[in-house]
Amino acid sequence: MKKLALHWQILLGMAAGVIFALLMTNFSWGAEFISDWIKPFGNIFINALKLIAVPLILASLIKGISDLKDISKLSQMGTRTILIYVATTVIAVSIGLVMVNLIQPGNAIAESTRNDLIASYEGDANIRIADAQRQKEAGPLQALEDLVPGNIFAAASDNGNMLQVIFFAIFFGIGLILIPEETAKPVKAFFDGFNEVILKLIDLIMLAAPYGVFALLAALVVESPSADLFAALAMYAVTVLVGLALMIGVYMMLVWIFTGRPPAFFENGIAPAQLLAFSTSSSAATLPVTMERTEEHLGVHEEVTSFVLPIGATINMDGTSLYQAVAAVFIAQAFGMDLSIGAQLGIIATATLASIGSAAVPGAGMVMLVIVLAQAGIPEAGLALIFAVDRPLDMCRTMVNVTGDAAVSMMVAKSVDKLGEPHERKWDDNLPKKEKI
Ligand code: DAS
Repeated sequence: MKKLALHWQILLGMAAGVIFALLMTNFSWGAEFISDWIKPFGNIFINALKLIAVPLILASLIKGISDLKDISKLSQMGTRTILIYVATTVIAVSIGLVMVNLIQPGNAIAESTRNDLIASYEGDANIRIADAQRQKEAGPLQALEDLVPGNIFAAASDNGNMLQVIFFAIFFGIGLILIPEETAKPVKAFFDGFNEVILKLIDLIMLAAPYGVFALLAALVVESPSADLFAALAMYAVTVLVGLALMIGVYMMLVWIFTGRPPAFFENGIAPAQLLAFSTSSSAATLPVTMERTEEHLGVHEEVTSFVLPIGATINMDGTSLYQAVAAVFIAQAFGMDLSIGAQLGIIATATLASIGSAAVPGAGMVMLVIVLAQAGIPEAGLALIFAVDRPLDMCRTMVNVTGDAAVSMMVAKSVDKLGEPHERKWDDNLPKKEKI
């Protein structure tokens, strides 16, 4: 049989996990068998994703920052690009937080199921105490103080200090730009290679995804067969999808306001890239098509696309940041944690940074979610809860990531007067007029 695309394999793994578990519950020993012999593989899969989080941040951020070349060359276009990227990401996270607090998918879970969840992840049973403790001791500048690690290895070892790892990665990347090019070369080469290895490891881990999901779904069914949990998961998925759809609307309005190009024009231009992003769940794989569509059909000068889009594919993942905000609050709700406003604002910071650190490959947003959860003191065990529906959401959030990159490149191009008409190269008179494709 022709090799099924990974996401169809994963969807198959999800279905097989549910069917297998439902069959096993017909036997008295069925649930125990799944808990003892199947669930561990789901935990191994989740641990592998958590394992890769810290190296992924170091690799993708240090490479991303140092690829910005010389800081002084961060011309008005570069600074403007980064500012607009961060602004759209903060908007995305905010939409996510508003939606998850409005719809409250996690509160659809019955108290009995909630207690089962907490009991079955006994390691996190004291999550409420830890969180309350953390909030009580925190001074006004505690978050700022916590940003700078005293020891990078201690920070890297405790998932609770992910922001400190991100801080170190950005700090190191800036240092790498500031030293002489010759001296930096081997270090940059090392991190380029390191980044490639990490991306390959994610590919390998994702190969196990169909089996990991099978185990997670099977465990989920036997351990909390409650219909309310599945209803909550469905509402969680709807919350993410509604948020993502709103974000697409925001992009269309921003493009219309800042460039005068109407939504229909933008959507027709970018649609093929959106479909490719949806089916590959990878911004990186879609990048060549995003660039071609943005240049040829949205009229953005290649000087802008060649700078803005590769960076966007790496650090601008608005769909991912929105998803991470919703997922974090959903898990907190599922575990009965009432997150303070401070904790939710902290999620804006961590989800923005986590999406910057997310690699442009399938499943990366899930890996980086570990950071958002750890920082807010939300049990990472909740990952197993939402991984069940992660793949279809990954396809959708990648589509939003790519749409955001194209929208920002149009706004940047307009602001530096490098936005032309489709198929026209008015900016480059000696090039032949591109015939309409
Ligand atoms: N699949 C990632 C991307 O390529 C996004 C994510 O995993 O959240 O954009």
